[in-house]
Amino acid sequence: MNKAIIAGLAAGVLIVGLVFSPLFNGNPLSAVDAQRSTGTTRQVTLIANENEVMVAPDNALHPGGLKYNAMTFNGTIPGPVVAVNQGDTVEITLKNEGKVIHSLDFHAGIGPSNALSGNVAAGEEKTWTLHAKTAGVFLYHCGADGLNGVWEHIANGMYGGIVVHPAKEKPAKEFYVVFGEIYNSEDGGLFTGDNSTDTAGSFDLGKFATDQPDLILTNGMAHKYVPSIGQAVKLELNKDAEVFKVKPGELTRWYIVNPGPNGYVAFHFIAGMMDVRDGSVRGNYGKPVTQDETWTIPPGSGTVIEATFPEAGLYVGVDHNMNHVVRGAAFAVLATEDATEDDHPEGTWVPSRSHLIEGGSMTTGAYAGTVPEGTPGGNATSTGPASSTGQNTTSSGGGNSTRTNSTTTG
Ligand SMILES: [Cu+2]
Repeated sequence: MNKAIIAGLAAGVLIVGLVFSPLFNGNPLSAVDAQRSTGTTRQVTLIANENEVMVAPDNALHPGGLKYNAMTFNGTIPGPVVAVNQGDTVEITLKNEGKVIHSLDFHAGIGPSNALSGNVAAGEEKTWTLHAKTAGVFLYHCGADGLNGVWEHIANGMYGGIVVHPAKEKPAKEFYVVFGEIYNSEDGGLFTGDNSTDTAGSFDLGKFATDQPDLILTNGMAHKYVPSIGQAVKLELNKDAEVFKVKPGELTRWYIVNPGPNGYVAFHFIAGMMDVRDGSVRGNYGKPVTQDETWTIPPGSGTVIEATFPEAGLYVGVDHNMNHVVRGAAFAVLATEDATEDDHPEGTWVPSRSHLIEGGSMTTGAYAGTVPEGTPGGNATSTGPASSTGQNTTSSGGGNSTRTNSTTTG
């Protein structure tokens, strides 16, 4: 190795050290902080915890279903969707009711003081401020102890999505869908006959390190929204499945989030086409890729997908990686004139731009977000902590928060 290369490596190590040391120590003052946002100030609380959830339904692939020792925000995989309008200021509180250190990384923020909470020890809480400047849908996830173990906390379910509505946005029926991998020490594998157990599994480092997820969860459970597949030979996947309902021809907007931690999502609607507004391309939100068939969503990212389903009938949103479909990454969409404005499967409704302007809650379920009274631009009363129905322990495994305050509260 020549001297120039060694010098380059040394400089690289030094730069990485300079960049990451303050990051681990909390929130240094950011230059970005000077450019304050001008919209409404909103408050949201996320509660970190460790709890057991169902990650697979009782079906032929997993008789009796599968339980997992998860890590969660507000009790569910995924954590609740957090919705704000572009230009809003968000005061985020992370309360740690678990036994180990947790933290938060909001990809909608830019600069360590905006995006990161820093460590929050067990039993403690921390509040910090995010300025939502870029429109789109973005991942939030636990950063564990200064990134040490972040892979495990994400794989265990500590993630969700934040939607930042742009100023000009066509009204649409909107849905929140998060895919995520499970590496389960108690899962014997698909089609092996050894995949039923009463014991809740835990994070399997070996499976994770070799990219072998057992399940790809759709909003916290494999095949959560797919009753069955097969016509000549029917395979029942989830007897309790709800399906997404839309009206033929209506504009729908899907906030699709891929926390990974490792794999890409090849998002596709079977029998559909879609327009893509990828919030990860800064400033490009308003220039959609139109009429595409399949769109890549990398781990650590979210994408806004718009679609209309012109003809009544059944469509299916999938990760078109077939290994992921069989492991749970799919959801049925029924286009029917019977669809209504608010018949979303539990936990998938997203507070709209106008709902937020009217002062409605910025999230669903427990600890719904609020606008502090007297906030300029916040013309409504605080909605306060809502029902605690989002706190599901060993229930259907996530995304189960109840829609609250869907009408104007002001
Ligand atoms: Cu964590």
